[in-house]
Amino acid sequence: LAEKKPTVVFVLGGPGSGKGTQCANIVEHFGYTHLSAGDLLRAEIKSGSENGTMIQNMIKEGKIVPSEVTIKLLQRAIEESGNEKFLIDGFPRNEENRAAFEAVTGIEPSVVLFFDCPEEEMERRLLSRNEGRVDDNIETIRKRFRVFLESSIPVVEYYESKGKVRKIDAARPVGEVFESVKAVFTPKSE
Ligand code: UP5
Ligand code: MG
Repeated sequence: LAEKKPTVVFVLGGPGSGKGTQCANIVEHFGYTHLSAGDLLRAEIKSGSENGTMIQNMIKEGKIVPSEVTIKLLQRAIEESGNEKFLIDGFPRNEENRAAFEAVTGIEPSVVLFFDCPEEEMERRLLSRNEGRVDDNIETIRKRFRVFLESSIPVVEYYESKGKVRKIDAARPVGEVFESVKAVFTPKSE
């Protein structure tokens, strides 16, 4: 018997483009469960898991954690949530992540939100965030930007070719960005 697949929206965009900020707003208005892959990985480090040191080193270098680790965390969070609508924030980050998630879960995103923001603005935001993240220093930020361009943009292009990308100008104030986000989630009436 076919099990009902959850509805998934991938939320993509460069480091500091505002994925987490906008997801919090979407949750409040549209009843999704927010799953940030980065937050799940940071929680895994804190929990003292056997993968913790490996994950910590990858994040410090701005590198992409092996997909089986991230996918397991996402799958567990989906199962434990009790919801059937998810924002998956900051994943998939490369083509291998994308293909593996689809193969393992059988889930394809209904829509892909893409927060488009210039590097100078993202850099400003990350350097003034002050949440003690080990990757919010200028050396790691430059590495994160490079990985985003080389590995994550191809994922956005893949979904563009499938007509699933909703590109949003993320360089504006939070409230203005959310107005554009809302339009994506609000069904159009004739
Ligand atoms: N801010 C937000 N919106 C603003 C606006 N419109 N105007 C002005 N300021 C705005 O925002 C960043 C900062 O900017 C905040 O201070 C915010 O107040 C302000 P935020 O909403 O946090 O942006 P976000 O896009 O979520 O930035 P984040 O740093 O979380 O993005 P990353 O993609 O870099 O981080 P993530 O946590 O997803 O991944 C971290 C690392 O984990 C990766 O580099 C990688 O090493 C690893 N990872 C994997 O290996 N695999 C995965 O699948 C996921 C992560
Ligand atoms: Mg984030």
